[in-house]
Amino acid sequence: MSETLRIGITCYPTLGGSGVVATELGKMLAEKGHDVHFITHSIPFRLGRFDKHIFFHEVEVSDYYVFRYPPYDLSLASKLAQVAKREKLDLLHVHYAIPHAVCALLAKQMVGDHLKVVTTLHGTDITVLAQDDSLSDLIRYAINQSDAVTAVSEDLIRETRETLLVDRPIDLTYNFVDKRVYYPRNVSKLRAEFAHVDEKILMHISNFRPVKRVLDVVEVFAKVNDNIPSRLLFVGEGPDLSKVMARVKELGISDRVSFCGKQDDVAEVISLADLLLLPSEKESFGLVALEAMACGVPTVGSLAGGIPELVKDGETGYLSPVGDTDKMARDAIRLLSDGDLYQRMVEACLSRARNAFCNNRITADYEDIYYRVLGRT
Ligand code: GMT
Repeated sequence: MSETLRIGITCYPTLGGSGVVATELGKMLAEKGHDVHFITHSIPFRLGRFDKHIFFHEVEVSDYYVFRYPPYDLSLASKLAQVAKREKLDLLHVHYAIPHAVCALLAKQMVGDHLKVVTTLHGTDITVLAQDDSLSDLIRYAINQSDAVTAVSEDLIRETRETLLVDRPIDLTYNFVDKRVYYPRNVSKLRAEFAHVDEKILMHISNFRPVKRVLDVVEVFAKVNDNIPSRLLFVGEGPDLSKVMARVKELGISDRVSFCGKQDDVAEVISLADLLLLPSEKESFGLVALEAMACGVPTVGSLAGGIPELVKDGETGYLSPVGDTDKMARDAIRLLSDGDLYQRMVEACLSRARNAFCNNRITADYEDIYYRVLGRT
């Protein structure tokens, strides 16, 4: 099927893996000739280039003085309907049930049933918000009413079914990275600014939310550093950053730890690392572990959510029960002190990222879903 489509995409444009995946998908679809309309409150941060098939429509929120809370969701629904009508969109692909799928369904009621809604679940609206009684019925409604629902891991599909008692079909569409961007970069000069040649670099990248268990990263690193001279690079920022800084100081390892803040060129930054640490409590997929894998960097992390579907324990990294920092440290030490084992893992990472999470194939899977809901298969 080669018919080009007019697709609206709504996501959180300024943060997180879901925004990255939605933006990268939009770019891939535009390369294939589809018209892609991002309908969001700001321009997606990874959009990065002019393309005649990509459009951006800004959602502006009314600041009418009687509104105690500016009604972003209503403004979004209204904008989705306006753009869908004006641009004759075939479908809206929204990332997250709350609020985006709910807004898209309202837009569909305004525009007509020919406008299809595809909802991608990324995690927290199931693993966090669906636990909240005040929202669970609305999330279930959004999932049941969407024309298609996709989720980024088997684990998330299972959890959606168990938590919300949803039994409609849900397509599995793993996240992907663009292999033209994510590959092992030559960063030897930059690396010398962070570590001596005989030191290893461990890295953690996240939004420092409690769910990421960033304090575990510090504990694992301290144990590794007792055995192998190493450095720890933190990338990103968020609520737990100050606790992490305090713990680093308390352990007397400040001279071995760098806080790099938010970074744009993730492929370049990750290529500095010998190992990624991802000890999350919940993680529906763990896009950063895929970004690392594609750059040839193994992950030591937790057996949480969808991480085991991505990181193959013993092949492309090592996984432990959540909170087991002793085992995580032992695994890291074993891997970083055995050159042959390490090299095998780097190669396994590169091949798994290319084959199992190929951007072309996963984009084609999304297109198949679009054609299916439009009845054009
Ligand atoms: O992990 C976060 O805090 C950000 C969140 C987001 O909205 O990007 O990430 C979720 O979606 C990503 C893309 O599908 C997944 O890789 C993350 O695992 C997922 N986060 C959680 O499940 C906690």
